[in-house]
Amino acid sequence: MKKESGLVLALDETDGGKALAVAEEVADIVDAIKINWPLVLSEGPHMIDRLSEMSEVICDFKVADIPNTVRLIVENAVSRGASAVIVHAFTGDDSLRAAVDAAGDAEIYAVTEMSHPGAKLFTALHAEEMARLGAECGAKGFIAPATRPDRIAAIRAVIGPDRKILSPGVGAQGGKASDAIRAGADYAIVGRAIYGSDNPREAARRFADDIRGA
Ligand code: OMP
Repeated sequence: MKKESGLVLALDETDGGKALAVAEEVADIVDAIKINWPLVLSEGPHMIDRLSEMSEVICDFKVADIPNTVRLIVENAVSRGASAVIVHAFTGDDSLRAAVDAAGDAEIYAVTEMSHPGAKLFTALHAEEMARLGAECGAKGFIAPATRPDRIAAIRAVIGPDRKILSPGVGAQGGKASDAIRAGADYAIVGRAIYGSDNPREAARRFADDIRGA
């Protein structure tokens, strides 16, 4: 995935027309557009194909399943033009390896500690282990929380300098993009604070400036 602005748009807008309009407005500012279940379920998987014509696309399906099902999901997403697919790491080594094999030249990003408060109950307790396992299994990137920048630094210490960290939790969840980058993230993921703003292009520019400053 390219790295210019360090900004990834989380396009959880459920109206297809609005989603495509926001994507067009910010496509030259962001490094990738992340699509998740809300948009896929409301408008259909062809949204992946459409978005991949204007940007790199990360399919955030947080895949958590047996290896065969993981393979089927990842193959489908990549065949539609996804550059990367997000999977859960708690499923274990066989499911992670199945994801990496199915992705081929596309990349697999593994979730470590999630950004919301409830993450403290389970994912936070095993985040370093999951990062280590993901790296061993060939994940090229990891998701770590902008809401807790110290935890980004902890994941960076486990995975080393060469793998990517993408950090959600910026804006609506209270995190700051520049704090995440300073803590060791390569990309900040921003959703509502861009697609929900009156001027998504201006909002994206402000986040890109904040990241550049870090
Ligand atoms: P906003 O809170 O609107 O900026 O959106 C954040 C996006 O990042 C959503 O698409 C979430 O599903 C996603 N996300 C998190 O918020 N927290 C996580 O721990 C992991 C993800 C993710 O994997 O992208």
